[in-house]
Amino acid sequence: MLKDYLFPETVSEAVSILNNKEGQARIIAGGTDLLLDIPAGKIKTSNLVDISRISELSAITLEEGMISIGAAVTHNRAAESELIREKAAALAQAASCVGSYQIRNSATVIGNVCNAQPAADTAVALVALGAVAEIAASGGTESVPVEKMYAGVGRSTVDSSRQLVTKVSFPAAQKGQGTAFVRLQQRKALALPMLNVAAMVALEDGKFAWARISMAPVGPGPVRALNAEQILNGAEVTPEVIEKAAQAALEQANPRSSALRGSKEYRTSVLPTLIRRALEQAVANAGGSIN
Ligand SMILES: Cc1cc2nc3c(=O)[nH]c(=O)nc-3n(C[C@@H](O)[C@@H](O)[C@H](O)COP(=O)(O)OP(=O)(O)OC[C@H]3O[C@@H](n4cnc5c(N)ncnc54)[C@H](O)[C@@H]3O)c2cc1C
Repeated sequence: MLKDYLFPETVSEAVSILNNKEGQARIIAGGTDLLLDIPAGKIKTSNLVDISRISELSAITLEEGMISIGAAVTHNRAAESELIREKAAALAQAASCVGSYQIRNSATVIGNVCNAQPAADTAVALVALGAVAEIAASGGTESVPVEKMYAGVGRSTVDSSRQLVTKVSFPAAQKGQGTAFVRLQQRKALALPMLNVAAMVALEDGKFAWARISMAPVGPGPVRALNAEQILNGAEVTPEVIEKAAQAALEQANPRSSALRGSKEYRTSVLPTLIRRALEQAVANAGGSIN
């Protein structure tokens, strides 16, 4: 049974509440997952620690080329931020796809990562952007890459009864770099994706200097298409190279069959098309062209 609903004003106050409650309290941000999971019995907690009034967690900042997003930043704020739209288009696109306008007004980007659903839209974008989460707990602060935050399907490595993710940070796209996010869904709103893909590319003299590609739900969390990335590194920006990379992405993908969101065979057959589209859009956003 729920005993207390607490509003700390600082990160240290939130962490000390978690510590004092010894696992009997839990972070709540937008509540869009948690307020379904508690009545369903999936999560048991007796105290909720609401982080939405901690002002330092509301910031979206750019410092020394790194963009940081605080734990109280909602999807709508991320999607509408000029900075994110310009320097991390994949995240703005992913955030704008989540749920409905009302959901996006409450749901936070970091809550989306902590909830650890395989298809979480902003987690896929953050992995392509190379994002790292800062996690505060009573023993101190640690930094963990977002792609290492999944402990299994629906299971995060973050213990939200003892740890608070304060922000995620990633490099802003520089000149010659571009990012993109594409999503296959049954309908435009309130549908989890059948597949989603994000890419970040860096171009130099008509070649890919490097690329990072993330795809879901083809594993417990966002999965890096490492073989595709390897094909792109140093290769000419041509339709043939992109197609070869798109096919190679299947080597790291293991989609499951879902009665609601498509069979393994269907997802496998369309994944290369999504990878190709994400790469084409990322190249265009980097100011490049495909020769
Ligand atoms: C109708 C509906 C449609 C949806 N559609 C989509 C969709 O299309 N795509 C998609 O990806 N998701 C979708 N979602 C899920 C999405 O709303 C959530 O994943 C949301 O982003 C979670 O953020 P929140 O702030 O609401 O988290 P909460 O519900 O507050 O928390 C979620 C979990 O994360 C923990 N947590 C939250 N913040 C922190 C933190 N800073 N540190 C440590 N732990 C933390 C909580 O303890 C809890 O376990 C949908 C949800 C609904 C209800």
